[in-house]
Amino acid sequence: MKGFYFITDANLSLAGNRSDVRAAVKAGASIVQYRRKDGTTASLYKEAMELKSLCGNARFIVNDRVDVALATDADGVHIGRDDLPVKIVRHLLGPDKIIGVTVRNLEEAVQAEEEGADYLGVGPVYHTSTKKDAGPPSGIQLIREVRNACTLPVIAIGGITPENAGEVIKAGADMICAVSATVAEPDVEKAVSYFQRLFT
Ligand code: TZP
Ligand code: MG
Repeated sequence: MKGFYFITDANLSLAGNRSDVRAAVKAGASIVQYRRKDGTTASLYKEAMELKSLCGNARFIVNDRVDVALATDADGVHIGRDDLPVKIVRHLLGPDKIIGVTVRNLEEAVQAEEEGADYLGVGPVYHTSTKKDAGPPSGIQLIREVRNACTLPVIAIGGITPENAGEVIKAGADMICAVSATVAEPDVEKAVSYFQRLFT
């Protein structure tokens, strides 16, 4: 698991989720996460099916919603402290699907690994306005600590930009995720390509 991790954000997007996912996949993003906090289950399901069909070789992950991940036969689900416990999600999805977990400190990272997560979403590394309840920035020190203490892939998220992405990767991140620095850019493909190239 290496490369750029793309997350949709319909509120920040200039061109819409479909256009953004097409651009991210074209730019070589390794993972596409469908993240939507509003809308009916019916509309989430419909959009998830559409976006999954655009993913090509990229893995398709659904945020929060295990039911939508199951219904769309997504590659996995990404969960946090407000979602179902990792063990329950594993039971529901089975051994072959990807379960990503958001962690905000070393204790949560170690716990998520013990509980059977497949990767750790670590952050927010820097200040972010994209997720209002993300909590205080951890800095790159947490990336180093999690890298040293855990064996799971580390996905760094929160306030990542072209300017700071290099130091995040140097600190040990296997993947980086940047939301506003991609979907709110006029050329999403170019923005994702920049991050993706840092891994080649
Ligand atoms: N989880 C932790 S920070 C964050 C999420 C979904 C938002 C990251 O957005 P940005 O614009 O890259 O700071
Ligand atoms: Mg969540």
